[in-house]
Amino acid sequence: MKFDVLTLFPEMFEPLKKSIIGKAIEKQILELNLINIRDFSKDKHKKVDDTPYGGGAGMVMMPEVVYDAYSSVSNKEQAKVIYLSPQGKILNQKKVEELSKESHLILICGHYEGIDQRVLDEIVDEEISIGDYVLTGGEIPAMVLIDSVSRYVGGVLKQESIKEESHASGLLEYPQYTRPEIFHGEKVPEVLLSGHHENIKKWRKEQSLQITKQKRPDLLEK
Ligand code: 21W
Repeated sequence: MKFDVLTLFPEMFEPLKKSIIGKAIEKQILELNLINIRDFSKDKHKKVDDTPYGGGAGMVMMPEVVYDAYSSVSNKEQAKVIYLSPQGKILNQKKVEELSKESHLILICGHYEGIDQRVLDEIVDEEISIGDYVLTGGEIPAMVLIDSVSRYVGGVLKQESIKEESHASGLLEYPQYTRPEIFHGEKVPEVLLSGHHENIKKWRKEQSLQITKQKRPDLLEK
């Protein structure tokens, strides 16, 4: 799966090159192509933003640089173009799974007070937010989207643990334990040491239900 990211801050994406997503990029299961919007400024001072028409605080990203950055990525296979925006539909696990079926996503990150509306109207297919709180730009949301979507791409995760997982099942997960058997006087639940797989399965299911009831009753109501 290929992600093209249009951003003024490509360096912010360095953390994605670590751990599981980094490994998948090395293995060429994922491709992360970072496009610096500033590289498409024709201005001698590399200007990418200007004051808003009508007045108001802050700066607005100019349409031409964004359009030229967009045009520089090959979009013959009709990639889905996503604008990370506080006005977008809030990302959830269903949307994540749906996006993982695409072979190519183009992600546009705004910064400052946003991007000129005309270029957005022309090129954006979908607007996505990661939640109702205010950030400084779309870069962290783009990373959240890439990380969550990539987990569904075949070969990215080692075990096929995706399906029985929190949010995929609608329930929170059961608690996990590892060695030692006693830590600060607390024992690992006996059933997990029993080797009785049927009982372990039953216990974990019950734990999932209890924990969901306690911590996220809203998930049970759905
Ligand atoms: C924050 C951009 C506020 C624009 C008048 C009209 C992307 C985000 C973002 C940001 C504004 C996401 C204005 C959850 C987020 C993002 C930066 C307001 C100013 N004034 N998901 N327009 N939260 N945030 N616009 O903040 O780009 S996805």
